[in-house]
Amino acid sequence: MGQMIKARNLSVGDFIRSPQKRKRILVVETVGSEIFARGLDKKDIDRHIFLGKEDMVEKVTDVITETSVIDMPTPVAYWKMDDNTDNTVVKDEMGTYNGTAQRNTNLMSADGIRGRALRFNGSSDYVDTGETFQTIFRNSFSVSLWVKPDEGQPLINMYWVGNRDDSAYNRFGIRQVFDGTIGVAYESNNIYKFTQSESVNFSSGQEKWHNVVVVAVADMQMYIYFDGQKVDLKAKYDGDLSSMTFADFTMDQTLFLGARNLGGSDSLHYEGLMDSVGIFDCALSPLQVKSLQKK
Ligand SMILES: [Ca+2]
Repeated sequence: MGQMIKARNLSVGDFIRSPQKRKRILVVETVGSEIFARGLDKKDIDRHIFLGKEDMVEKVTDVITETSVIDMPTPVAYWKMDDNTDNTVVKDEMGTYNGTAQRNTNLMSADGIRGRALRFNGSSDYVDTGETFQTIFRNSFSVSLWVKPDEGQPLINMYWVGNRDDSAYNRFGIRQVFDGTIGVAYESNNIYKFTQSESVNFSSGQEKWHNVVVVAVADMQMYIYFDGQKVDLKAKYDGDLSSMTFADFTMDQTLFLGARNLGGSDSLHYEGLMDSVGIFDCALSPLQVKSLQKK
C-alpha cells in the first residue's frame, strides 16, 4: 500500500494507483486539484486518463521510466477541409465520416491555417457529417476546430458544429456567441447546461485564425480552450455537468459543421473560414490541447 496524498501535492512523473481500476498509472499533468494520468500497459499507453477532481489518491513509490508524456490520441473524425474540387465531398481523413457540403467545395475553398480551408457564407452553407456521434457524445469527448470569422462579434449566435434531436431533449453545439464569447450547449435526456467563456474571445470586425477546443468530461465538467489556453467560464454557465448523465444522450440528427442541425433543419449558420475540425473520443488534457496549436 502506498501513502495517501492530496492531488495538489502530486507532481508530473509521480506514480499513483488508479482509483477505479486499481492500476498503477503515471501522473502526466496536474491542474489545481485535477489530475491527468496515463496507464502504463499497452492498452492505455496512447491516451491520458482524466482522473477528475479526486482529492485523495494513493501514491505509489516507483521509478520514472517515461520521458515523453504527450501522446495524442487518434481522432474519431478529422476533416482537413483541403477539399477543393468539383463535388460536395468533405473528406474525413480517418476514412469513416466523409461530409457533404451544400455546394461544390471549389466554390468554398480558401487559404487555411493548414493548407486550404472552407468558407461558410452565413446563410446556406453547412457540411453534413452524416453521423449523429451519439456514441461519442455519450462519453468523455473533445472537439477541436480552427475558425476565422468574418465578424468577431456578429449580431446573432452562429454555430460551428451542432445537432439537436427531434424531441428537443438532447443537443450538442459549439457556437460563436453574438458578443464575441464562445458557448457550448450540451443536453442529455432533457437536462440542459450551457457553458460560456467569461471574457470576450473575438474582437469586433474581421478576425484572424483562432483555435477552439471543447473538452467534455462525462458527468463532470465542460471546458473551453481558446488558442491553447483554458478560458475562465461565467459563474452562471460554469460548465459544471455533475447533474448530467452522458450515457442518456440520445441523438437522431446528424452533426453539421458550419450550422446547427435543429431537428433536421439547418439554422444559425456560421460566416467565415473553418479548418481542421477533429472529434476525439476522450477528454484531452491541457498539454494535449496545447499540442494542437501547431500550425
Ligand atoms: Ca486545411
